[in-house]
Amino acid sequence: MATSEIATYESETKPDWCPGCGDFGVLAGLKRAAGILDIDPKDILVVSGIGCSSNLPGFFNSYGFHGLHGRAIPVASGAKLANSDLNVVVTGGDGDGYGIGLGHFIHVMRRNLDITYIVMDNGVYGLTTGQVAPTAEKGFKTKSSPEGVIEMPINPIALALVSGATFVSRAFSGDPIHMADVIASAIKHPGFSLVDVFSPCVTYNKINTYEFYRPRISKLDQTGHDTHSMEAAIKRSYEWGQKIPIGIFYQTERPTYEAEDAVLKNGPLIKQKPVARDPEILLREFM
Ligand SMILES: Cc1ncc(C[n+]2csc(CCOP(=O)(O)OP(=O)(O)O)c2C)c(N)n1
Ligand code: SF4
Repeated sequence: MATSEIATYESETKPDWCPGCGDFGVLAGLKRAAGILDIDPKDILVVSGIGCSSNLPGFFNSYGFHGLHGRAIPVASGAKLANSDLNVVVTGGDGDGYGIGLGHFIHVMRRNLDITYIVMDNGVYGLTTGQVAPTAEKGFKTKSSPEGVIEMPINPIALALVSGATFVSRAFSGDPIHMADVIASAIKHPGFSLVDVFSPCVTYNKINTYEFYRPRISKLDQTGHDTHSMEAAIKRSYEWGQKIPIGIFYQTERPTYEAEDAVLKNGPLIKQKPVARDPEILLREFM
């Protein structure tokens, strides 16, 4: 890929992340993926919540929306319903998406809106200086869990599989080239796509580091994994230890919410002529 293609998505605002933060790899991966698909910046909307990772839309040249903590999915859903021609990408942290925003995460998957969700999964609340987040491993000590985390971590891959996501994948910030291919496939996929990314917080998580992941990462496409088998995907989603799989776990096709919605069948809302309706009649219809 030519550097100029990546430069298309370069923002004037430079990232303020700590040197070495995994989120740099995600930004690079997203730019490269957009370049692979040759998407015009005007046709991409990047939506986020609040967190270090959620600052990403400011560093990517496209439409962007920096929202509220845990509320990126509702904003992205509204944007997609208003303009279904847009490539809508949501970016944020595991605290944002799997903690406070968990309800939205589950419902958007069963709806199968055509949105790509990139979660920068680092096991901590980076922005608020290192409290425990939902994917932190049992026993992990943080300033909000000084005796070690008691509860089990969320398994986002297994959760996405059973919640109806039609594309479920994982990537690693230490390999942005592989990540770019996964993100490009996710954006191309017609339906909801999850890209959970191991994105190390070099400042507050001294357990899930680049050095932790590098020897453990194993690419699913090199192990004969069948991406159309739910059973195989569920099994692989529980692999954690000496080998941790990345890549596409599962992909299937199901009509999107947009395709099934009676009004959106006539095209994106923004391209439809407003229909004047008598508010009295409209009210009666909903009573
Ligand atoms: C409603 C609400 N609750 C709490 C906060 C404080 N807060 C800001 S970011 C954040 C967590 C960030 O963690 P994560 O989403 O994992 O992103 P990271 O910073 O690790 O990239 C919290 C709790 C907030 N902004 N709004
Ligand atoms: S605190 Fe952690 S997540 Fe936030 S920018 Fe620094 S390294 Fe990245």
